[in-house]
Amino acid sequence: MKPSAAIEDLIDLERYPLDRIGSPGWQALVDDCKRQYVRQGAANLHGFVRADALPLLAAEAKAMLPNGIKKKRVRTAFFHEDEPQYPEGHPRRRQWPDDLRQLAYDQIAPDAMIRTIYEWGPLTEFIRVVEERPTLYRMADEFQALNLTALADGEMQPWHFDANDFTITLLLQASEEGGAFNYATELREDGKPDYDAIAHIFDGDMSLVRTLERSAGTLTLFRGRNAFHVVTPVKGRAERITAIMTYDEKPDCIASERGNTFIYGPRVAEIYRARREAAAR
Ligand SMILES: O=C(O)CCC(=O)C(=O)O
Ligand SMILES: [Fe+2]
Repeated sequence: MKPSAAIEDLIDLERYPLDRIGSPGWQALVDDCKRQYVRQGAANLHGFVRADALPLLAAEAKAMLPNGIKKKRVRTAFFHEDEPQYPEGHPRRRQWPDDLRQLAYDQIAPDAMIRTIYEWGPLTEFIRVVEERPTLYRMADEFQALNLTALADGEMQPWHFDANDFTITLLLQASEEGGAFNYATELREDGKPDYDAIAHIFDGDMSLVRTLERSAGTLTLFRGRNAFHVVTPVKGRAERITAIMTYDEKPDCIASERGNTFIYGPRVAEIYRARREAAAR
């Protein structure tokens, strides 16, 4: 299939006619996603990736991922190391393992199949309409726009809110056990987290928490800015591999140097440092 796989070899366009923008089949898909959002706060397109392309996409991801950063640290659900200004026992001070491998956009090969999917215009247009935005662009950030993450046995992605209104994820390989995507909708409003509800969740109260059923090849639309979410610890030999696709209403949305350095570590810090040095010469 490589090099330069065609989009119809990757996405099941018979089932999901994203290429026929405005057609009855396309509109039915938009309506279905909106109904799913109302029902469960997320929309799943199961079997989005063609069954014959899935092992190729997973293999491609596995070949690139060793270049990514391997994190092994603890952090809070709010992307901080610790915030001693909050009292002990406050949910902002609870530490979680942040233990995963993450590959940034600039590390994904120009001809990668996952890039072909992400950079395919009709996908952005479909998401724009489901999310009811006047305009939508792939994020302009050279590191964040498209990422791959891999969780191995015992690893998890800790509880958090996303910085973006919504995130699109594509599960490329499922774990044998664990690795569930758990979430609680409407736990943040106007930037204010519902700390009482979060404290209950941290204490093991699952009454607000749902699990989204997904399998390898499922595309998920999810409004993570106000929905609190976690990937539970993975069990077994198979890594859980996800592509994370980021969008913005503005064409020039880039993240801060501080934010990118926190996420991607010394490699990206060095890129910024070298640029500053070159600019000063
Ligand atoms: O891998 C997933 O399913 C979720 C990823 C996620 O929440 C994120 O990267 O912000
Ligand atoms: Fe997230």
